Amino acid sequence: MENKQLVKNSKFLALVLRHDPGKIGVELDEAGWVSVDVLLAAIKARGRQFDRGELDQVVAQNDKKRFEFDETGTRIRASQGHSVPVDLGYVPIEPPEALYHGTATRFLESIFGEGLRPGSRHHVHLSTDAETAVKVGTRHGKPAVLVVAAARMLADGHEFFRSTNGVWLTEQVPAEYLSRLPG
Ligand code: HQG
Repeated sequence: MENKQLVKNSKFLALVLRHDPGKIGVELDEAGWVSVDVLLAAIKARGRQFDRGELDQVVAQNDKKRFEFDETGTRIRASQGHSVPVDLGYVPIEPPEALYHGTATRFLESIFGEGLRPGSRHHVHLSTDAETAVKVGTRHGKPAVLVVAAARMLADGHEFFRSTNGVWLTEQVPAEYLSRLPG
């Protein structure tokens, strides 16, 4: 599959599996899973060509491994990033000392006022490296990287999760745990 088509299919899958399953008339279960057969049939019914081979390719070649099959390969879900109410079942784990969050400079004043909020998603998304944070921030404008004092948050009772595709998640980050990475 062409890279362009792969990206298009990935974006469409992300929309359906994270934000709007109703768009093609499917329902996610409480952990975000949908049957692969049901999904492919629903896509086909809406006149879009997307066979099992193409789905496998999107899951395997996705740059951030955004999607996963269950152990039987018969169900699929997004590993994180949902706005629809699902419980992905991640268990709290100990984070590294510091984590990073990429944002745009225009949000900084608000963020240092009220902390990092999840917005329409379930969690604030964090990474273990600043480079990823720069990329995420660039999507919103002029990037700024925030350092999150994760170990201190943990000590103060905040929970952290790591998605199957390696994104760190926490419910919110109060401003006292944030500092801006110079540069
Ligand atoms: C900002 C991508 C003002 C926050 C990425 C961000 C990520 C505030 C924006 C994943 C704020 C929300 C998520 C506050 C937070 N005041 N602005 N108090 N608190 N914000 O897209 O983290 O490619 O919902 O800094 O890699 O940018 O989709 O979150 O700029 O992991 O797989 O509000 O999306 O992954 O934006 O991105 P988003 P995000 P995928």
